[in-house]
Amino acid sequence: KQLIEPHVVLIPSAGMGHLNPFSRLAASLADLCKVSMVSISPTVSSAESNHLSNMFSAYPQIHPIHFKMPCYDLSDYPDADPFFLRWEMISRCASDIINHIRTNCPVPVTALVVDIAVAEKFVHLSKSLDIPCYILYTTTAAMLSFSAYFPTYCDSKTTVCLGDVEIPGLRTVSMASIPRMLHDPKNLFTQPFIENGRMLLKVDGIFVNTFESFERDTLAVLRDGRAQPDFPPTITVGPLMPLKMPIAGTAKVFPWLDKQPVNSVVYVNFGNCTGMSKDQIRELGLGLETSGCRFLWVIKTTVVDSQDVAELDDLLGEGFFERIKERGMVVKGWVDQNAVLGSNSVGGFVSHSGGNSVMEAAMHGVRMLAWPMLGDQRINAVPVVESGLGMWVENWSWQGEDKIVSGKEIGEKVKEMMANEALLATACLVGEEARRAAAPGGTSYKGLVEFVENIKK
Ligand code: BUP
Repeated sequence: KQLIEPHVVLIPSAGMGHLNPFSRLAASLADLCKVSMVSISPTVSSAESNHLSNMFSAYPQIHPIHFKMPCYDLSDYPDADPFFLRWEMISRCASDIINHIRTNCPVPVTALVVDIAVAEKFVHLSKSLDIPCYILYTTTAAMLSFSAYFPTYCDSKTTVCLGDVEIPGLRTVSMASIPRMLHDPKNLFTQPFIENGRMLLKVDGIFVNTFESFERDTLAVLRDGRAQPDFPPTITVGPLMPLKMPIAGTAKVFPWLDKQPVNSVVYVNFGNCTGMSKDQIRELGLGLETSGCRFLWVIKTTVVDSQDVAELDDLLGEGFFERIKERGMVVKGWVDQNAVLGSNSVGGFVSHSGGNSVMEAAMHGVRMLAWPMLGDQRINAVPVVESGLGMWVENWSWQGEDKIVSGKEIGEKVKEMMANEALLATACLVGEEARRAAAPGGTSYKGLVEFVENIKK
């Protein structure tokens, strides 16, 4: 029996969609036990490096374990997404990272929490060292059920081609919603996705960035083994509490937001991993303009932030800013999204449905117009609709294909969402449930307390 305070070590991968939930989990756990978090450099984006240095100075109770990655030659994958390349590199240095943790930790490790995106090697290593291992699944339970079942689907299919995937006890995920990278067995993402999915069955528990009432049915099917027999304990931890620290970003949005009427502003942001095409940006601009709504729009044209040099005037065309100046704000760069969603003036969110964005919208009870683009986003849009948090136009964009959604269609849907009082009310209820889950005594809060109690045994 452990006599000293348990010590949890967190191993995130790359991308703000992964670092943010890891840091939030680390901060919550630090109230309950000793916590260390691995900080891997270099990062892909400046958003990540800013985040890590701010977080470690605001939370001295989280012990940083800095690891500098060696350079790998991945020239075999010239067109790969930079974040997938980084996950591959992190996986390749898994045993160095584990050795580094063991030599740089002030106290022995009681449990590891590893990111699903790099899980495989770390889970094997922790087993060989007899250290309990947990996965943080950074997105929805809907996507978790897909990740968990997909390896079985692949093992059972008789051709190389993919088809619709029917998750036992749950739902059929159509080809259109399966992350496009998985359609190509040779994609750098595909084999690791399958192997990481297998690891879900081998760990001591899975933290999921969702809450009970948001995805009750999916969680029930996972827990009773219908989707995969002997599924490990699934611990809901969402919405993870935002960090209390200054967030580097475009501060000018707040004085503007503060002047707008309650629930009047549509916030538009498609996350870190979606660089939108210039043609689609023009149409979106037209849509926001013709919707007649107030809006705050964060534009990103490249996947890696430091490469985004496009000028707003060139992107949006002559006269745009003059026409929208009374009711629209457009920015490039980072905004503190959680604070934006918490502003009283924000009444709707046009979002790619990244897992964190969904949880942040839920926490603040902001209704969503889901416009999924890539990866897990179409699967995440399902609970957005089922929970009453938002609406989803399923035929908009098919995972980054060249199809453009017209400004007219966008304008109509944005207007429809902002006029939808019933949706405003159900999103508000989702917000109440989300905050109750995360507060002391709530289901997500209790999940963390029980985890710490269990690793003490
Ligand atoms: Br962009 C942006 N400000 O300007 P998701 C993002 N964020 O705070 P993604 C900001 O990054 P994956 C910005 O609040 C969320 O916590 C946002 O995560 C924050 O989407 C995070 O929503 C983005 O999961 O990541 O970036 O597409 O798909 O990898 O989960």
